[in-house]
Amino acid sequence: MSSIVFEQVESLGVIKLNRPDKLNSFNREMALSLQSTLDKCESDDSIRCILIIGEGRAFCAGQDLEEAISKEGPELRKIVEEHYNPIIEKLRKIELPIVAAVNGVAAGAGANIALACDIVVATKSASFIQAFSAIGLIPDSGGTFTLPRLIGWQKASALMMLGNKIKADEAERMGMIYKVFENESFLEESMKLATKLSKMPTQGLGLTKRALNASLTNNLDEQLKLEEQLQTMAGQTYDYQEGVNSFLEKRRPNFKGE
Ligand code: T3D
Repeated sequence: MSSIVFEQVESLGVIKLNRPDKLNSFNREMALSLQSTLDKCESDDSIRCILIIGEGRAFCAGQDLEEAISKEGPELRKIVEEHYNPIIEKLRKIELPIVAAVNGVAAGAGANIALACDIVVATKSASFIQAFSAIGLIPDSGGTFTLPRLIGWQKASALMMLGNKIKADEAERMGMIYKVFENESFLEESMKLATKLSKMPTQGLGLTKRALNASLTNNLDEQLKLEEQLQTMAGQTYDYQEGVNSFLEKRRPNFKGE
């Protein structure tokens, strides 16, 4: 079986991390395969939303530690440079909504890959662990960038230094993730959310993502200017016309992602 399983359901691309016996931890093959699958989603116009989920009881336990210490395996610098950095860059730069459906424990790079997605939902029994400190490493995969922005400097510092396990409910309360679903309905609710996104005005959502990315470094003047430019672009899409027409005609819109 491939370590990354891809399935397209109408306009939704579902990416499954698939090394369940290793809690979907990343080896080189899986990291490169996730990268190429993300590239394929980006270049395929029929895909309008991506959902990432884990097979089995975990979302992802981060780096495969057997590979990390193997003499034949890639050196640590390469693991960060060639495996995780490109994954995070792609998750942020692909102008499609990306949902992380955290079906179980998300640890180390696994947690930070989930948090780099646009919307993170989790099953009630899931948990998040900044597992790096326990093995003498620093948080990578964008964690030192993302986590303080989500939950504030203090909480992020504590979670990263202590490496304690945060249950899904607490992660939702502290603003680390969007929503927790009950275990029984998790898959259905996650798919419902991602399917809804896949039928919305894709270009508008992509430009929203571009604006949000830029807001991390822009000042207010720069951001207002950018909003003006991006709004002009959004206003030229088919889906804008369709959105307004369907509202005025009191009918459901039929967005095409164009
Ligand atoms: O070179 C570098 O490392 C740089 C890159 C850094 C990025 C990182 O992600 S660093 C952080 C790496 N991840 C971790 O440190 C997490 C290690 N795993 C755990 O702490 C625990 O497994 C969990 C808290 C995630 C889950 O605990 P639990 O009790 O539910 O499961 P378990 O029994 O520990 O694990 C089940 C199996 O998965 C087990 O194998 P076995 O005994 O059944 O054959 C375990 O060894 C394996 N497994 C879990 N995590 C990893 C792993 N195998 C390899 N690498 C893992 N990360």
